[in-house]
Amino acid sequence: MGDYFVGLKEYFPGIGKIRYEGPKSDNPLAFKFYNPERKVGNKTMRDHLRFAVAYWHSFGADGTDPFGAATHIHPWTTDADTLMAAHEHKLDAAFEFFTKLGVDFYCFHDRDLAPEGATPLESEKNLAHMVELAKEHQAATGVRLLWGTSNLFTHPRYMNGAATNPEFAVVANAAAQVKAAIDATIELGGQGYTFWGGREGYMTLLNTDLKREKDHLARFLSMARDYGRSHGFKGAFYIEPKPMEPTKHQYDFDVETVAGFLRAYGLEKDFRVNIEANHAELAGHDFQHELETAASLGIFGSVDANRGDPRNGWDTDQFPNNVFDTTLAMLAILRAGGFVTGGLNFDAKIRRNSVDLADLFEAHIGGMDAFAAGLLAAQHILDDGKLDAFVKERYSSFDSGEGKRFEDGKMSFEDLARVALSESAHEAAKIGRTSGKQEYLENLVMRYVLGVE
Ligand code: XUL
Ligand code: CO
Repeated sequence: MGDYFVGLKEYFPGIGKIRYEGPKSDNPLAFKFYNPERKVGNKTMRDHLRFAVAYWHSFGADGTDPFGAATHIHPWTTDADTLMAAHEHKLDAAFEFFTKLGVDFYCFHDRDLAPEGATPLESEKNLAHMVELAKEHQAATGVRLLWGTSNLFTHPRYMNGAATNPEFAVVANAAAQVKAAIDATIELGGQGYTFWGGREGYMTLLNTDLKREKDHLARFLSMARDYGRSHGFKGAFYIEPKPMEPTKHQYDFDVETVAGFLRAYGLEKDFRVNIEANHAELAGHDFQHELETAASLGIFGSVDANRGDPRNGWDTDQFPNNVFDTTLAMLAILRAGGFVTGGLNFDAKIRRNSVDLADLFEAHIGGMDAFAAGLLAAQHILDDGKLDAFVKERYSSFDSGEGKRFEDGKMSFEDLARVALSESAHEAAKIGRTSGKQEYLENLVMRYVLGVE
C-alpha cells in the first residue's frame, strides 16, 4: 500500500492486499483465476483486462430502492461534518479499496467525485477541488482514470432530458456540466469520456419532437467533441447504449442504433461504444451480440461489466459470474484486437442486504475471476483454432471462383442468377443442406470453459 496511506483513516480494516492463490484456494478474499502478471497470448492478464471500479456503485450508492431506505452506512459519509468533507473521505476510501483490490483503473461521474453546488459555478469549484485531490491520489498509487462522465440524470432539472430537453436553458446547463467534466477528465489523464444518455429519450411521443431532439443531441455531442479535442483530449469518446430505464425509450437504444446515429451525424470518427452487459440484455440481445456488432462496425471501445437477471426486466447491475458469457465476451474482445483506451469497468453493485465490509471485495474478486477465466478460455479457443477454422470453412465458397467475384463486386445480378441456372438437377437437390453444427460448437466451447486452469 505504500507510505501514502500512513496517517489516513483505514476504511476497510482487517482486509489486506488481495492476492492470487489459485483455483484450489479456500480463501474468499483471494483471486482464484486472476493472476495479474500471468501472460495470456502476448499480454499479461492485467493488460488484457484493464479492470476499473465504478465510483458510483461502490462508494456512492447506499442501498436505497423504491421500497426502502438506505442499508449501506458508509463511514466516509457518516464521519464527516460537511458534504465536501464527506467527498474527501470517500476519495480516501475509494483509493484504499482500489489499491487493496489491485485494479489499475476507476471511472466516475462528476457528481460522484464532488457535490452539486448552488450554482453551476459553485459546482465547478467543488469539482476542481476534488480533481486536485484525486490527482494526488492517482500519483501516489498509480491508479488511473479509465473514463469520466457527467451525471445528467439525477438533478430534477433533467427530468425532461439534458441535451434533448425541450428547454434551451437546461441544454446550456448540461453543457456547463459536461465542459467541466471533460476538463476534469483531461486533468486526470482519463483515457475516455463516456456519454450515457439516461434521460435522452422520451416518456411519451405525444409531447416529443423526435427529429428535433435527436438533432439537438448530435449538435451537443459534436460541440462537446470539438471542445475536448481543442483542449487536448486525445482519448475516446464513448456512447453507452441502453434501450430504456429511466425513460421509456432511449435514443442510444443499442449498438446498431448508435452506429446509425453516429453515421447520420458524421460522428463516427471520434465516438465508440461502451457496451454494458445488462443493457444488452434489456435491448433483447446477448452481451456477445452487442460486442460483435460493435467490432463488425469498427466502433468497439469499452465495456461496463455486469449482469442482469434473466427473469426480470430491469437493470439489476449484478457482478458478472457466468464464465460461459465472459468467455464469449473475451473472445469477441480479443478478436476485436483487445482494449486500447477501454477496459472492463464493473458497473455493478452489491445487493442491498450485502452489508459486510468484505462484500464489496468479494463481489469484485468474483467478477475479476469470472473475466480472467473467460480470458483463459477465449485465448485457448483462439490458439486451438477449431472454432475459427469452422467459421472460415463455412464461408469458403466465397474464397474463390464465382463466389469471390460476387464478394468483390465483379458480378452483375444476371451473372449471379446464371450460376444457379447452370446447375444440374443432382447439384440443385444438395444446395443449402449443410449443417450449422450449433450443438457441436456449443459442446466445443463448453470444453474450453471447463478446461480452464
Ligand atoms: C446506467 C449506467 C450508468 C453509466 C454511466 O444504467 O450504466 O452508470 O454507465 O453514466
Ligand atoms: Co454503465
